[in-house]
Amino acid sequence: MSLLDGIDLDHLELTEIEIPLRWPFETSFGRTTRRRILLARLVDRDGACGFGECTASEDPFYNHETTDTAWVIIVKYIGPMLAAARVQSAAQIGPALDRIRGNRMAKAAVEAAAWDLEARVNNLPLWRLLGGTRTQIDCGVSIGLQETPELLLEKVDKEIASGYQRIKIKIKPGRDIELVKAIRARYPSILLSVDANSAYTLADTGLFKAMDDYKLLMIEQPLAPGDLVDHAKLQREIQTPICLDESILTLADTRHALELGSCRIINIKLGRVGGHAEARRIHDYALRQGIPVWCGGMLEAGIGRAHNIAMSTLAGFTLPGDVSASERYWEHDIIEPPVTVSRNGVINLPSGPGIGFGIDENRIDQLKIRREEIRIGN
Ligand code: OSB
Ligand code: MG
Repeated sequence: MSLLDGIDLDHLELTEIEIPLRWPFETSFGRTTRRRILLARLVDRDGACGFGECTASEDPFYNHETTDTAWVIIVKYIGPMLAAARVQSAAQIGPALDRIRGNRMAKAAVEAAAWDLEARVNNLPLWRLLGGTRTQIDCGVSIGLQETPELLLEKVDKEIASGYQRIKIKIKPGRDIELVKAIRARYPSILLSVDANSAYTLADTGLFKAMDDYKLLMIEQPLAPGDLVDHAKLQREIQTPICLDESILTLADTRHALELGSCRIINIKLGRVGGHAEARRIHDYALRQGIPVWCGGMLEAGIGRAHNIAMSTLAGFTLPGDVSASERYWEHDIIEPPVTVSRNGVINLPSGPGIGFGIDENRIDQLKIRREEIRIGN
């Protein structure tokens, strides 16, 4: 029996903003200099609001979704299906949208907004509504490919000096083990990991065996997203734990990966798995299996960042995530105050209702490219 008040939806407001990154971010699949981000605001019949952020990228290179595809899927399918379903809680959003295959980032933007709304109407912090137990979360950083190894070392110095608890670097063929060697020479014992974003194949097994000498915390997504069998083969050949990111879209994927032995750690991204409900199912399953999870990032603005912070309070998030301070990305974030990280590399959870950060409506208006309202109530 739930003692929570339900949600009574009136409309959904979609806004696209365009916001420049302070520094370009480069991965094996490309370079990002500015983000085009969809924001979802769900409004109930009393005018209360919940906020979500779509983590789809501008281009279909990390996965198949983009800012533009998410816009179309939300306007053409998610809005009308929610209008027909008359959902009364955030937990009912997933089932109401189940007929839409894939497009999980589009769904998650709206689902997350519903969780924020449900938390606010019940005057609860979102992290408490989700069942979180931590009052602070451990932070790491993801550092993109740099022009030179020297520039990469400078970035690492800066993040270690700021207190971040784990450094992850992006790698791609030809720019991999030399970078690891250089960082290990300067920092023999920091928590260090690499993320390949699927840029390798089993033909590179020798390279990953050689990485075993550098005591990495994990190797993230070395092979293609669908290659659970090949990840299992690679994991059998190396000592360093493999962590899957792109491969894990659902609870079923998680079970398959663990049954096959494709990884020993899981990166959970709210958008990639379709929202808080599925993220929590994956978390719960991994916790029962003794598999550590951590929260990945997608260069989010403040609303997405705030949702990641709330999710990271669940008990199984035992490794530092890619959730870091707003100032690493934005001159001026869309939430107030911006996300800050303490000198010992933690984020303290806000105590206010919902995501617990104020929404900077003026900033959003400044950055706005387009806006559309979709009726949900009748
Ligand atoms: O693979 O984790 C990834 C950014 C965009 C797409 C994929 C990934 C990333 C990051 C950045 O690593 C994490 C962040 O700082 O938000
Ligand atoms: Mg990754």
